[in-house]
Amino acid sequence: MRIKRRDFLKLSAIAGAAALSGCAGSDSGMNALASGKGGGGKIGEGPGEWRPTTCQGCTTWCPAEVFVQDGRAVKVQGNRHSKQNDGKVCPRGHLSLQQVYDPDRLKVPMKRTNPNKGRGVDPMFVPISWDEALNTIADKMMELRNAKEPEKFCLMRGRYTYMRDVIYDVLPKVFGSPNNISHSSTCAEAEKFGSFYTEGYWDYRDYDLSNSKYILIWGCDPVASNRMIPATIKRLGDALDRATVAAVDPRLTTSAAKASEWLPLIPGTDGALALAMAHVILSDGGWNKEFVGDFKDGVNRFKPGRKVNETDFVEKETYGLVKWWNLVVKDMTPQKAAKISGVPADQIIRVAKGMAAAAPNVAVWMGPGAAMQARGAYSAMSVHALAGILGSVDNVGGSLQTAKIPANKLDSDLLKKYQDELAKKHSKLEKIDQRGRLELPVIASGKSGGGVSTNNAPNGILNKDPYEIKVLVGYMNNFVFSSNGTDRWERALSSIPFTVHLTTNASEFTMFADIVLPCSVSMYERYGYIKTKANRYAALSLLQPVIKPVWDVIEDETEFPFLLAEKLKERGFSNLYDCLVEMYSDPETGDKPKTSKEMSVFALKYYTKPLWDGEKDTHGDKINGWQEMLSRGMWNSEAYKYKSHWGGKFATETTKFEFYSETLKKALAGHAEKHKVDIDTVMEKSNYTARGELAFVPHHEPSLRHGSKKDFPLLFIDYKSRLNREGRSQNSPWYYEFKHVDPGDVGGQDTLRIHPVDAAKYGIKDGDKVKITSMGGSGECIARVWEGVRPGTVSKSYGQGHWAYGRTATADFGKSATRGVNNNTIIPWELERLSGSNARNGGHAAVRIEKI
Ligand SMILES: Nc1nc2c(c(=O)[nH]1)N[C@H]1C(S)=C(S)[C@@H](COP(=O)(O)OP(=O)(O)OC[C@H]3O[C@@H](n4cnc5c(=O)[nH]c(N)nc54)[C@H](O)[C@@H]3O)O[C@H]1N2
Ligand SMILES: Nc1nc2c(c(=O)[nH]1)N[C@H]1C(S)=C(S)[C@@H](COP(=O)(O)OP(=O)(O)OC[C@H]3O[C@@H](n4cnc5c(=O)[nH]c(N)nc54)[C@H](O)[C@@H]3O)O[C@H]1N2
Ligand code: SF4
Ligand SMILES: [Mo]
Repeated sequence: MRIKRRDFLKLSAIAGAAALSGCAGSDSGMNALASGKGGGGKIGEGPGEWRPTTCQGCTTWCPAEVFVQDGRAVKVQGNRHSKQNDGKVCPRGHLSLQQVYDPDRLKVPMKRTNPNKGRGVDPMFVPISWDEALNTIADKMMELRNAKEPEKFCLMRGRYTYMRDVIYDVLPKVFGSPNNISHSSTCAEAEKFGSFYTEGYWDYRDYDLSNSKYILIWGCDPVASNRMIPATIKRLGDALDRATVAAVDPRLTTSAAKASEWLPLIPGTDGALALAMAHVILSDGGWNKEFVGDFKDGVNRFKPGRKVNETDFVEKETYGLVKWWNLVVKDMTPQKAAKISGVPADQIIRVAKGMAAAAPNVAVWMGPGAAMQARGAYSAMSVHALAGILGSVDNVGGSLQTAKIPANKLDSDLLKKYQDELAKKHSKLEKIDQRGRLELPVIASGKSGGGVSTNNAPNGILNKDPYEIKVLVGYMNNFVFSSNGTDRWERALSSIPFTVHLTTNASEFTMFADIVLPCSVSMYERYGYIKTKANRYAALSLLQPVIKPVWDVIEDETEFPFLLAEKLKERGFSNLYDCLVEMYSDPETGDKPKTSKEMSVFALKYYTKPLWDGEKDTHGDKINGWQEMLSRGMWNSEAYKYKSHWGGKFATETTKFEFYSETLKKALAGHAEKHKVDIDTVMEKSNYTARGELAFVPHHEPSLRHGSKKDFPLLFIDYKSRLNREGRSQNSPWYYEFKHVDPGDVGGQDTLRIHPVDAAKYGIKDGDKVKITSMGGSGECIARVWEGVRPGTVSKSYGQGHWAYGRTATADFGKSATRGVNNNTIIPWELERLSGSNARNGGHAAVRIEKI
């Protein structure tokens, strides 16, 4: 039976409609859901049951509950036990219903019958049995083992749960490949760079909004996106009565619209603006003495342009303040920064003094807008350094690290036991993303090559450098859509001989696959767990199958490796199977898993056991046994203790908060030494302009523009729609219907916001169809003339522009016709090289707009 893509979708639609009595997929889905047969009661009240699970619509990772009526999920709310989201979800929580009941979901395994690969090429998928699918994958993998080249296997992951250990660590490492490539650097690694090279914390911060007196939101919109959304929606209103809120963003975000101050900076000038604020705070004597210390005689010597003698100042919890002042801060006056950033000097002064007056109860909320730029590592440090001088680090109302979650870790000794000689040797080879090469330091957590550079993987693949990738497995990822410079991914994926995609929908990545395996929708149909934090509480929350899976699907992270391991064992390679059944035996009974489903449950029990077995104090909720864990669905920590890292407990080289980063100096020196060059050469190869000591302090770097001012006069601003469930809600009709919740946006269209001044300049009227072109590519969308963007910039939300995924996401799926334009086609390929990150912010993407 040969089914073309269009027919396949038609079939799917009929099957989907039958299963749902036509509810999902229509624009009035909400009513249709409410009138589902049976139940009779009001949604959420009964008859029916609230069942706990976790929403993965974004990295807030809310503990959630789903109301199930007659076996069907009908409503979502926060887990009532949760202190992380106060038992609430954001508007996107509800969109998940249209993901699980999406009529375009994949229902059966499929194989490609068209050997040609490329964008718009019909893969000619045909349905196959699970057995055929898994046998084919096992055969391809055994070819690599037999040829003694297991490194040519590559596993790519996008979104995940913490059960990723099984597919992401155990599978490739026991098989013998170094290539487990995560999506982390497409996400926000450059942000972690800012907190790591100042306070030694390679993670996102928690913000103590309930107690802040000043909230400086920088390069994010935390009521609409970022990582503590329901908590912020609840708290920002109250905060406005008590605190000053200021937003630094070239675009009028939802938060900026509610704030007392909007600082619409020129994209990519964050370092200058942050330094100028530091300059004002220091020269005005407004730094926090308890955290930073003071001049020996109490007389402030921070005078604009004047050097200070280091021995005159005694620091307390910090290191290198005077060095930093002398190197850069002394010269970055508000007047100078105003010229660079476009933010008026008096506003810089007002905001800086306002924060100093509220210190230390100031939340400096640093988001990817300040960090995920081509030269964003130092702007991230600069913004976070403000929290340092204000003494708000780990302090009341400030930015916090997090409480510990005592879950079990992967048993790496056991993993090693099952690695044979080939696996041991080859899993240590260089990885396909080339992390750690001279021009790509990726000094995550202080180590050269210590993180990932997802968007450099296509270069490795295309150039077969360090070797060819022959078998690729991707799960819950769509890099060909989600990474800037999409054409590079299209070429790279076309060049791989055998690709498998573990997915719910035929998204863009799927279109390059040879085998497609339908997977459970996370949140509704699988087991897993996540770790999250907000409001001073860390949480561990379970994902559970709250409904019977709608289709015959498998769990990507656990069932796939188990089923594959069985097939590899049949072919004479049993290490993976033996490792899995030993590692994930039932921690209560010792029973070995006999089926893939059983292993999912046992693995979840293994990881979460310390939270419910009663053996040790968890410093959080007391949970009595596994059944209670399942029925509650989550565990909360005790409240995070302020000042946990004060007193020389920061994980930096000096154990202090570093304004002059000895930690970064050491990391750069390590990388330089590895390549037998000096640090200046590392800077140069990494696209940075800093030389000498400047490389060790937060400072301003000019932005790296792609495209001349003449040909591409406008800078492109990318942001996440409030309705993006990362890349996964865009086949949901509600996504398009409710797009007007984004400031300046309208429903049903892909709109580009342009300032009236620019609109007049380029002859564009509200509602015009326009072509947008950059050095990376071009596409069509609708112009919306709006004052909420800085003149000289245009902004468009990320998420639209799919040419695959389903019938709602595309203009015509069968013809690969795009609905709107993908921002990642417009944003040229570029990296932030010190952290390995995708550069999507900071305006390196210059564009021109033409009316069509
Ligand atoms: N321009 C621009 N680009 C961005 C961003 C941006 O703001 N602007 N954001 C970036 C960020 S922060 C991130 S984290 C990345 C995310 O990017 P990715 O890691 O690539 O993840 P998604 O785009 O969410 O794609 C997930 C894919 O998994 C499949 N899928 C959907 N649901 C499920 C499921 O439940 N199970 C399984 N197995 N598969 C599923 C679908 O094929 C879907 O396309 O995107 C980045 N890309
Ligand atoms: N609604 C929603 N929320 C989400 C997600 C989602 O998909 N949808 N995904 C989650 C994920 S995976 C992540 S990683 C987080 C983080 O995701 P966000 O915090 O949303 O980060 P970005 O999407 O990078 O947003 C960039 C912001 O920076 C601004 N910006 C662009 N250039 C500049 C610049 O040069 N300087 C400054 N100061 N600002 C600039 C943009 O206008 C935008 O407001 O969000 C999570 N929350
Ligand atoms: S989409 Fe994000 S903030 Fe909204 S409910 Fe889900 S996890 Fe929470
Ligand atoms: Mo992300």
